[in-house]
Amino acid sequence: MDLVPGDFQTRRGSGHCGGKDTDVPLWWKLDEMEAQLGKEFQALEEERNDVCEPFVADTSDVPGAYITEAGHGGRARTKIGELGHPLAGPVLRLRPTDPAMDPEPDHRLSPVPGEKPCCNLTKKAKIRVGVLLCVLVVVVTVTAVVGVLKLGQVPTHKEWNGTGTTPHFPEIILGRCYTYTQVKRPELSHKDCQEIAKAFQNAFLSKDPCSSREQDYHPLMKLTSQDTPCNKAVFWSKSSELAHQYTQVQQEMFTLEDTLLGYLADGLRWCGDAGSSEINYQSCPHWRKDCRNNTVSVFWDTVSKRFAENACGMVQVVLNGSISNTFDKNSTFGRVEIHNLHPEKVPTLQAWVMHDLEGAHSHTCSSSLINDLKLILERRNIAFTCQDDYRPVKLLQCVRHPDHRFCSSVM
Ligand code: 2NF
Repeated sequence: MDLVPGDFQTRRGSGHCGGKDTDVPLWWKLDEMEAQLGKEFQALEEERNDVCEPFVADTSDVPGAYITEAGHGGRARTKIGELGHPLAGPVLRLRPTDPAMDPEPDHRLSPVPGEKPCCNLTKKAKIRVGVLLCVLVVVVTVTAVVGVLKLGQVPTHKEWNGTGTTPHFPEIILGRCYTYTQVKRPELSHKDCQEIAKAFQNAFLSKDPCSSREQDYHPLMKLTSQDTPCNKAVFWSKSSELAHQYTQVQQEMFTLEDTLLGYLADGLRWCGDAGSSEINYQSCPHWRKDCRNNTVSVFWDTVSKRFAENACGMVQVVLNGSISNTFDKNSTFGRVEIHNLHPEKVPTLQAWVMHDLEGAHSHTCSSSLINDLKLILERRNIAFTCQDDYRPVKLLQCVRHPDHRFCSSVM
């Protein structure tokens, strides 16, 4: 049946209220409806105590009308006077599309004063929701403030006299590990660098950096085990640069720093803290001013010991003849390495006493200090030989200073 203004028809909307389907009346008698709306509004405010779901009414086959607002579902089969009913209240705005039919284009069924586009709650429920929202806002604010404060906080560690852990220590260890195992010595490409980096940190994190022990490094040592060929081990003391220049050129020779573990740690500093699981980047114990059993010293003692234990055949040591303590019994070489060479594997130790091109000749192979070294080794059944300014190493000094007067005789 065709509808014209003035007619009415009851339509089923898709609204839902109190679990019931809703029939929504669509009234065309706009004047009457507006009058009713005024009367009913009061009742709407008083009676509305149900939570209703929104609906969408279908007016597609009503000529000249369209819905401009969706509203609430209502009681089944409401009458004209019940348009503003709290349960019925379809907040539909119907307007004729032809202005000739309705001289007042804004003539509409709604808005109902105070009407809101969503479901309504009782006053009590509104208060509860309000309180809940307030609590939520407070909790979120407090959490955010605490989080920001914590983020900006630098963990407080015990203060030491030495410089702190090298910045980016974990990343450097991981990077060096991959460089060594994948590029420098691909025969070690099976090593698990992630595990190695983890074991390195586990050796000192959450521990007192002044009570470091050899055992702390055992898992790391196990993961980085490496065979060094016989007759190729080069020890050094107070001659780091020259010894490493030599093994750089003589690739088959190995200083400790040419092995995986020595390569990982060379030149780095690291320590943790007993009261924290974080790396201490602020300060670490100084081996003379704070404690001897610090994380770094214990590491070098431990790996130097293993390097000496693993050595076989004739071994070399590069010594600095231009300083007063060419051989220092308290150095790692004098205190750890010579005492951990295995005489059954190492028949001879050969010393190269090197002098700077411009430096003094404080000690030579015939010095009493060098004789002290010879005596220690012979007591351990290890033969000792010595050579001043060993030519292959001297040549390296001359490569840097080719015009030096001493170099013309060497070249
Ligand atoms: O940093 C290294 N690569 C390193 C450190 C200590 C020991 C390497 N080593 C191994 C090498 F393999 C050499 O064969 O020991 C040998 C050299 O040690 P050294 O003590 O005989 O030689 P030095 O020139 O006196 O010292 C080498 C470096 O270690 C430091 C020192 O300040 C220098 O930077 N060092 C020496 N003793 C200690 C210690 N007890 C130390 N650092 C911390 N605690």
